[in-house]
Amino acid sequence: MYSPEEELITIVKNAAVDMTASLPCEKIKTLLEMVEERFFHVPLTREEEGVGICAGAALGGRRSAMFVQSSGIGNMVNALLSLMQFYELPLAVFVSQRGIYKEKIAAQFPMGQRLPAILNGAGIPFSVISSPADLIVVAQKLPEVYADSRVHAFLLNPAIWEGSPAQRARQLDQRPIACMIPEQRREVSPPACSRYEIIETIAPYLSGKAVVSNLGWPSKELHAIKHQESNFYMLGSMGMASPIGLGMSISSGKDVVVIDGDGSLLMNPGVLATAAHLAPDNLTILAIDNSSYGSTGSQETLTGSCVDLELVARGFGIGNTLKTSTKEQLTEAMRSGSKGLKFIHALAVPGNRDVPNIPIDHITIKNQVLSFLTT
Ligand SMILES: Cc1ncc(C[n+]2csc(CCOP(=O)(O)OP(=O)(O)O)c2C)c(N)n1
Repeated sequence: MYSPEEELITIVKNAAVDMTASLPCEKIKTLLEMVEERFFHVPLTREEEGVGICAGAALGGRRSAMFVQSSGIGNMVNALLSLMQFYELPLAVFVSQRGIYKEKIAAQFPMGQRLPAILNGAGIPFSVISSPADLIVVAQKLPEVYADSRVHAFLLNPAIWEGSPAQRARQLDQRPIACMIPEQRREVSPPACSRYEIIETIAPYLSGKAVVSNLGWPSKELHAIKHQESNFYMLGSMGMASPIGLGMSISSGKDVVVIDGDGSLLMNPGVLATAAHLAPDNLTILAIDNSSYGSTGSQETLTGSCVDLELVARGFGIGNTLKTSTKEQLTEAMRSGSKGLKFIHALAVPGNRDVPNIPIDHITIKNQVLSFLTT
């Protein structure tokens, strides 16, 4: 018996999509369940994080597609523009468009109804899919998304799924509730080095690895200290460093190191939960914590007062965490060669080193990293 969910999944498979990421919408719950079963699938904590993970996955040679609710587009626009479109990376976004058909939740109207205008304003191309007959449009457009390396949204009207024989209720099983009691807080000495000195110290351990460096001064400092073609210099999209590195690590056998910042991690901390869940054995997240937004004038972040990023990582399920405040501890942390997801919380003093801008254009950066990860 015909089911629109089956047809869409076949179309997506035919376009050689090999990874999906989603954050649920009730209107596509059956579709999502089937997507989870049929594809390598990443459950997200926030839609924006998914854009970063899909960007990293694209750099690792994967074709990914996201499944989100229209409200989720509000959480994605900056990453879609300043990461995906900027670096010319492909992403198909299937959007369950709310507020337009038999909508019972008033809060869905503003975002759902204005979605086409928002996408138009943002310069994100989209196709309106109003009925199963329109799925042919997806079949026509989807291969172009990957051939031309661009972003395209498919707005799925809830009417598509009405009367589908595939509709089913998810079986809820009894799940254990995670309970991790962190070790006693360890005393560490105050930080002894700046971000620049930290990158200098870890530089010998970056050779032959893909490195994602946070936007602003961290990228410029890494470029000045140790340029290599496997460095992905972020030039925008704050909060996306760890998602990009996670996407790379699940798409490539190469080791990946992320140089993130405290302000940026606080913007998307949920990625630590997603990383713990996926548990790649080739990812190190180095959070350089200078308790400030160093690139914008060193305004204080909350890691100086109430947030311990190592405990955050542990709380989100990453077991292998280390806190460092000296070059020796940092060297030891980078050297300890055990495979597995690692989170290094490197305490730093604020400040930027006066280094030149990166003289490489963004498309060259992308192509070099793509070539490193896929060959
Ligand atoms: C969404 C968004 N908000 C704000 C900015 C401005 N901005 C660029 S870098 C940065 C600070 C990043 O701080 P952190 O991650 O702690 O790294 P640090 O520069 O201290 O190494 C900010 C606020 C931005 N680029 N994007």
